[in-house]
This record gives sequence, structure tokens and C-alpha cells, in this order.
Amino acid sequence: MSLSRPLSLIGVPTDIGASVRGASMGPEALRVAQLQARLEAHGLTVHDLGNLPGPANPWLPPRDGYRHLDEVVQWNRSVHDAVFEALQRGHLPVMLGGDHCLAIGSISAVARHCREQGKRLRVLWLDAHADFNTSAITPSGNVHGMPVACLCGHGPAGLTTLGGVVPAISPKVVRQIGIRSVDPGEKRFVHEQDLEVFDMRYIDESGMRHTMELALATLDENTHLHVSFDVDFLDPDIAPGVGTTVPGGPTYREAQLCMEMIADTGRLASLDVVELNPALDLRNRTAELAVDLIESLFGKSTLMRK
Ligand code: B3U
Ligand code: MN
Ligand code: MN
Repeated sequence: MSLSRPLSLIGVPTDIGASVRGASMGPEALRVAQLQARLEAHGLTVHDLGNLPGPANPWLPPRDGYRHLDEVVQWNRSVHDAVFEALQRGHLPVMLGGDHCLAIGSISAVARHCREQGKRLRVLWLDAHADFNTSAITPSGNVHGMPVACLCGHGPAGLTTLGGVVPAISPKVVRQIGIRSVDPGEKRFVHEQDLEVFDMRYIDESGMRHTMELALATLDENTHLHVSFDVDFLDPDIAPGVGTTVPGGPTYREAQLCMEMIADTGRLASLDVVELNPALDLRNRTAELAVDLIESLFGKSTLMRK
């Protein structure tokens, strides 16, 4: 294992961006599944910074196209600050979610860090969903369906301005993988904004290997690679512990190859692990699978590769 940077685990115990409750218990389930010890066993230095504080979930219906917008903003402010601080210290931040709205805070901090350090950014979005809704087109008002749009500048000021510059990122830096559920208005917006999506049909036709070769093409030694891993990316047969399962996701082998090919680039510099919902899991199986895949992401492999 060549990664010299210490990892900072940052718990974000909230389900504020979802309507199904329970992702707030995700950080603890990942700890129970021994995330820290399993990574340390591969020679990594891992600091668990504990959980960020934030407002409780008032569990209210959406208002003006957003559910819990004020609370979502508060959570994301603290996520932004914690991630930015970890990056400044030279650490590799790993967000233990928590629902996917937290990626607005983490990626706006990563983008700010890249701007200040003159680095290129590539974001890999592993998900069943495109998360590209806005308040005008969302079917649910759930902000965990909106983070990519917010990061690209389409969202409320409280979320689009977190990192200081709007938009935080261009759609050009994003590669989405595993997508198989996109809402009608969202579909048009993805097309309009020219988001690069490797959906499940693409993976079926071309295979995970070719998909990842394209998604990881043109990285160089100056690229900061951020992976936003929504656990509902995985097929629900192997990962039942998520709030919004969508059938037909990557198998165990496909997911392993995806993680191993990311590890091989040596460019991984920040990570979100989101949407794990222990209330819906079976004997912590999905958390254990997530930890297994995160090990591969950080370079565990069966053999020494040439
Ligand atoms: N696209 C739907 C469903 C959804 C998005 N992300 C998750 N679910 N986890 C929505 O509500 O925006
Ligand atoms: Mn998501
Ligand atoms: Mn999802």
C-alpha cells in the first residue's frame, strides 16, 4: 500500500436530505463493521474524528420544493469546514454518511481546495440516481436528490455558495456510474447540461472495465480524484440496507473491479460513503460490504500486481 496520507474519518449522522429515515445511523454501522481497523490492517494511518454535530430531523413536508432546507444548509456548512480543514492538514477526508446531501459540503470544500492548490478535479459519482434535481423539477423535495445540480450552481444560495465560488464545479469534471433511476425533468436537465453518465445499460453493453477506463481517462499527477459512493449504487440483492433501492445494479464482482481500478490510479484524495441505512439492513451486511469495497478502494488486492 503506497498511500502515505493519513485518512480522517468524519461522521455525518444525518438523514436530513431524505424522506426515508435511518441513514443517520450509517456512521456507527461502518464503525461496527470495523472500518478503521480493516484499513489500518493494510498499513494506512486512520484518525476517526468522530461525528459532526447538526440539527435534528424535524421530519416535515417540503416547502417551496425543498424539505428541511435550513437544516440541510447547517449540516453542509459544518461538512464543508471539516473537509476543508482535513485537506489543508494534508489528510484524506472520508465522510461517513449520512444521506447524499452531505456531498454538497464535501465537494464544495474539495473544489475550493483544488482552486487554491492549482489542482485539477475529477468527481466520480457512483449511484443508482443522477442526483441532478432542482426545486422546480424534484418529485420529492428531498435534497439528497439534488447535490450534483447544487454543486453545478443550480440550487439555493445557501448551498451553491458554500465554497465561495459559484458554481463550485463544472458538469465537465463529473463522471456518473451505475445510474438507473432518473426522474423525467431530471433526464432533460442531465441532457441539457451534458453530464457524462455511464448508466447500467452502458455497463451491460461495454462492461465495467471499459466503463472505468473511460471514467478514469485523462487523470494526471496533478488531479485530485473525489469519489462519492452512494451505497444504493450496488445491486439491492447484495446491498439491501439503503433507503431507495433500485434493482439491476452492479454485482459484487463489478463493484470490486470498479473500486480496484480507482485504487490503481493512485489519485484518490477524498471520499464520501453515503446512504447506508442500518434500519433497513440485515445483520449489518450492507455496512460490511461497504467496508470490504472501501478496502479495495484503498488498494487491497488479492495479488501483488505488476
Ligand atoms: N430522484 C428521486 C429519488 C432519489 C434520488 N436520490 C435518492 N433517491 N436517494 C428524488 O427524490 O430526487
Ligand atoms: Mn445519491
Ligand atoms: Mn442513490
